[in-house]
Amino acid sequence: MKIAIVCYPTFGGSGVVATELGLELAHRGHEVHFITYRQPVRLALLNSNVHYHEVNVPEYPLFHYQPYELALSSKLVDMVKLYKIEVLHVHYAIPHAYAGYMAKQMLKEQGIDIPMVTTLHGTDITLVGNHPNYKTAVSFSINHSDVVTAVSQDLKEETYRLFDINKEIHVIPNFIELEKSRNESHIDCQRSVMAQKEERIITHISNFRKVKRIPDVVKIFYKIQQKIPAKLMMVGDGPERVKAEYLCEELGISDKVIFFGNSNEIDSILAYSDLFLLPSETESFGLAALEAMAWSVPVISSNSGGLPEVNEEGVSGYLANVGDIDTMANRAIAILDNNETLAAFKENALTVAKKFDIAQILPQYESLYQNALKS
Ligand code: GMT
Repeated sequence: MKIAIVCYPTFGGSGVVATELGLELAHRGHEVHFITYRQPVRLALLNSNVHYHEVNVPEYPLFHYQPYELALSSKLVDMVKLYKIEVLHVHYAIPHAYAGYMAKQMLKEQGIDIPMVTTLHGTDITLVGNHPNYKTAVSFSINHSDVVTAVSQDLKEETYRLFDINKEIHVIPNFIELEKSRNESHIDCQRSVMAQKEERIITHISNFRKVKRIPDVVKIFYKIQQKIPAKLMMVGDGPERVKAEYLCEELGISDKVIFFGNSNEIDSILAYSDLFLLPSETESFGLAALEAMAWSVPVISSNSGGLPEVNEEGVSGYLANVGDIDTMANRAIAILDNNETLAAFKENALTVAKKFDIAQILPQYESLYQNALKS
């Protein structure tokens, strides 16, 4: 099949999922066209099956806001016609599903009927799309997609609860490419750079937005390190980072916390990690937790959103109510306190991660594409 993928190209989870999906589809012989405003971060090599088309928005002083949707929908029409693309897969409803719908209509006028698959990722529904200023257009674009998918059962239910949706929503969970993630030959970052031999390594990876509850991460670690020698790896960047750096200083633990910023060394850091913290306010799925589990890293997370569908209580880690840092810290200490318990949780984390192996998830997308093409 010839598939166009529209996504955000940045470090966010939805862009990562879209890119990995496209690369694997290409690997399986499909022709994949990424259409976005910058080359996606995980898209290193282009080849005959992987194409990238940049959406350029010309600056014009009259516009207070530059019309990205307009440029995107025009680009989609041109690329579909030029490359004879058969399926349009848009990741993140805003504004991609809306631009995709416009492209579909323009193509229809020219006698081309192309199915559009919209994948909902979380914040497009729970945080942003839900805003009264966007809600009407978001409902419209979801209802006018040919196929709608959500990355967890919880997100599917939230979408039906928050919007007036008359479409079936298929749940296709996020995935991990285990073989690629665990290719240890690429790991060059030394453990000694991060911690002493006797110290446990605790990691958090996110975009450091409010929804991630970054102060909770620091406070949980503060309690852990009072009982167990440990270091905290803070990977990613965003509005809450500086506040977290000040909090570490206030708590007197700055020398035990490393802030990496947006790093390309995620695999190296996870390979040496003993525990992953994700105490988010809400999380439609929690891809970062799954990536950690794929590196045999147990997870302490909140129990909100789709997290219980990924992190299995008492198996791959533990879950607690949002903001319950005492329980999260105590559970973390229980895992880290002795080598046998830690080893068992590490093994289980990997076992649970295997349920989300790309080899099992990708055919679900392929079959949705096939069905959409038939109808
Ligand atoms: O806030 C983020 O983590 C970024 C955001 C995104 O849109 O890239 O992530 C959302 O999509 C990811 C991929 O499907 C999910 O794993 C995240 O749980 C989800 N984030 C939230 O729901 C807060």
